[in-house]
Amino acid sequence: MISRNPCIANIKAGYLFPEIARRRREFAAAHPDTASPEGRIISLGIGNTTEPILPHINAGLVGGAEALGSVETYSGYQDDGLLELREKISAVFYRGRFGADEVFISDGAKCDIGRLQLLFGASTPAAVQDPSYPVYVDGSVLIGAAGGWEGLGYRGVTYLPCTAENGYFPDLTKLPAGCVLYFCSPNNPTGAVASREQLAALVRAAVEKGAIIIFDAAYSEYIRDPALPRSIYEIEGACACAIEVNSFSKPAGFTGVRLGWSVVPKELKYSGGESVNADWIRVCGTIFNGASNIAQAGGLAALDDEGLGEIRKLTDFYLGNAKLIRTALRNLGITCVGGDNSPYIWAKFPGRDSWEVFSEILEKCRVLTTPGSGFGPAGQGFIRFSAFGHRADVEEACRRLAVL
Ligand code: PL4
Repeated sequence: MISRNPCIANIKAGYLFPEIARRRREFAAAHPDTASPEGRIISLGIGNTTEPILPHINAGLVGGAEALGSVETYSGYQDDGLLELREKISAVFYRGRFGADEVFISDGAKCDIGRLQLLFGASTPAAVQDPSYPVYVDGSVLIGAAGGWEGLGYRGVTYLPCTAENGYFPDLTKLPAGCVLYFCSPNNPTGAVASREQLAALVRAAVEKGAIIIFDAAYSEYIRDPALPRSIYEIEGACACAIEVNSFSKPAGFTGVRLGWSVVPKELKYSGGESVNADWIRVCGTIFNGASNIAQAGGLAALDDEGLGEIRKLTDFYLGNAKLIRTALRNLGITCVGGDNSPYIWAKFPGRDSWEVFSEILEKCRVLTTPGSGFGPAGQGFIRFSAFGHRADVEEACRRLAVL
């Protein structure tokens, strides 16, 4: 018998989102009235899109599937991703500044984050915004870049608190030298978006400390304030210290379709001068076989004028939900932030345990949320409300929250 991978043994709890789904199932099993229309559980928990893919983008997907049925248009492996899509991503999101060989098509941001962790390996320390998307920390633990659980977090991870007190932006003097820093803006879960000045300070700190930023821009299409940067590459110097991951999941409703991309600039080098881009090609070539060609056809449709119009419409819809949730919470006197430029609302329940509040909201309102402590120690006492839901469900959830 072989012994258990000690890195996996280091993981303290189950992955946050399956754990929420498990508690939902358990609650439903214990409360048969959840099968009734009045008692049914409404989810404002996991950030999963609910609305149909809009017609033009959907036609792109259908066209991609149809092309597979004819000998003239059939395609097999497309390991490197469609050249046209790589060029289009560079043109639409980065004003054409990256060559196609710096844009990598993926099956989603989460999957690329996992592969990037493999790229940097166990010897590179990890730093995260606290709170943040749990994949950054859990993935670091799985590859051995983080030690075991101690107190409120993992030994090998530097948690950089992002709270109301510091404007949801970390104290960069605490950034360890030579680390990989995961930075998400608009942030999941707080909804905070870093300003241009803040990102400039982040890039300066990364260069000074020899750190590499993995900038997760999965919610960039939710930014409505034109003064706020949508990409780390809007900041001078970022190409020498940052990788950006992004996704079609939340802007186009591709959570189940699976399509994303990463930008790994050729300018980005390790301390020894070697190319990160070259290593990324090696890693992806070895353990990734490319995104679905149907998804890529949908992605191409999403990035023409009509598709971008549909992205705007869909993200406007979810932002409308966010506004309803935020208003309902504020009317109850609950302090909350987010929801203006992001689909998440971060609500404060002072002095309370997040899981306890999660259970209370589930019990009293039959509304599923996400406990803030699942995103890191600084999330304790907070609840994240997701704006992904049908409008009627969100309205009903807002009515039910009144009993809190
Ligand atoms: C539940 C900051 C959601 N099973 O769909 P992808 O892989 O392109 O993007 C995933 C992703 C990447 N980066 C950030 C994200 O917030 C997400 C999705 N997060 C959430 O509720 O926080 C879905 C979570 C899903 C998961 O584990 O990702």
